[in-house]
Formats: sequence, C-alpha cells, structure tokens
Amino acid sequence: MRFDVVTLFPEMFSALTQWGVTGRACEQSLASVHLWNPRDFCSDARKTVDDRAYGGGPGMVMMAKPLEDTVAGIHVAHQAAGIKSGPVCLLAPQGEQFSQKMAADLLNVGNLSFVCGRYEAIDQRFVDRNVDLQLSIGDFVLSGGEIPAMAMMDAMMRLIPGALGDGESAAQDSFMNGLLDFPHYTRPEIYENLSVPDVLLGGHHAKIADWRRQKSLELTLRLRPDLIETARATGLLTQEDEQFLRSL
Ligand code: 4GS
Repeated sequence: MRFDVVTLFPEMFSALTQWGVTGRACEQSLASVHLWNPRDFCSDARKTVDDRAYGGGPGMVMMAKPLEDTVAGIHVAHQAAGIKSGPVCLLAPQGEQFSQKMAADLLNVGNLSFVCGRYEAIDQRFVDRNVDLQLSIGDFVLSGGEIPAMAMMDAMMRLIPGALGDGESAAQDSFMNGLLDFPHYTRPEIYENLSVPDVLLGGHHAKIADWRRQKSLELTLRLRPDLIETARATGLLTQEDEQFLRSL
C-alpha cells in the first residue's frame, strides 16, 4: 500500500516510518510513505504557501496553487510508477469521523493521498477541485493534519497482512469484533495485593475465551452502549452474548 502525503512538515512523519509496527511495515515495503512539500512547488523565490484571508479575520489561508501543483505532482508520480491514484483525503474536523471499519475499508481502495492543512484554513477552491474525501479523528481542532494522517496510516498499516509479528494479531484487537477490549494481566500473579482473575491461571482455554468475551460485553455495555447497538444491528452478537447481556 502506497501513501502520499502533502505536508509542510515532512520530518514529522519519521514518528510513523521509523518506529515500531509501522516502522517495520515500511522497512519491509508492506507500506510506503511518500512525502510532498508544497514549498517545493512554489514558483516565487520566497516559497510562499499562505496568504491573508479575503474578508479579513485572523489567521492565514493556504493558497490553492502550490497545493494543487503538489497533488498534480503526485498523480504524475503514480502514472510514472504505473499505479492507480486512489482518493485524495483532507484531514479536517468537518470530515467524517475515522473508525476501525473505515481503516479496513480504505485499505481496499488502493493508494491513498493525504493533504495535511496548516494555518487557519485551506482555500476552498483547492478543496472543491482536488479533495475526494474529508476525514476527521474527532471533534477538536489541531494545529495541523499531520497527526491525524499518521493516526489513520497507523491504523491501516497494522491491518496489512504480515505487518504484525508473531504473537500480535489484528483480528484479536479491540474493535475488530465491534466491542471494547477485555482486561489483560501479566506477571506477577500478585501485584500490590491484587491478584489475577483465577480463570486466567487455570489453563482452560474455552473458559478463558468465555470470560474474555463476557468482560468485553460487560465493559462495552457499561462504557459504550452505542457499540452494543451497532454490534447487534450488524449481526456480531450471538445468542449466548444476548443471554449474557440480559443477565447483567
Ligand atoms: C483535524 C481533526 C484537525 C484543522 C488542521 C485546522 C489545521 C486542523 N483533522 N481531524 N487547520 N480534528 N485539522 O483539527 O482531522
């Protein structure tokens, strides 16, 4: 999977490409991240990428032309590499809220390009002409789209077959089954007078699986009842799950 990212701060992406699971995915060429700085597509000596807003008000606006030339550069690179350009995504609070399902779905649409805004805003004409999809990581305002882009690429990269090592599994992750994760424990068996639940020490695999499923259901019902509704509506709950939920 190839990602192309338009950003004024390409160095930030080493946080994604140099560390941990995502770093390994890049190293093994399971994913690649190509960084594009709009400053490299400016025609003026000052390399201007922003200007004041028409209509006044505080804050600068990113100009359409350097961004559009950068996106055009990405398409040329895709053509040269003989690959299909996927959607161009803008990271913005007005976008659709990103989710685990979207991470899995976007993995199948092919190569993705992200546009990371800085400053107050982006000229709307760039958005109208070039952006296919607006995505958000939540209802808050960040100073740039770089962290949301990295969050989304992280969520997608770890779903690529082979990205997770032995003993790590995306299928077992919280949310892959539509529910919150169950509690986890490791050594020591007693920590500050607190013991590990007995069932986890017994080695009875079916009982352990039941306990974990019930903890997931219990936690999800308590903390995120909306997720129970969605899981039910999408057929992710069994008869036993429903029976257990009624018992709570
Ligand atoms: C988000 C967000 C965001 C909006 C980028 C103001 C700089 C900033 N992007 N989810 N301009 N929340 N973007 O706050 O995705």
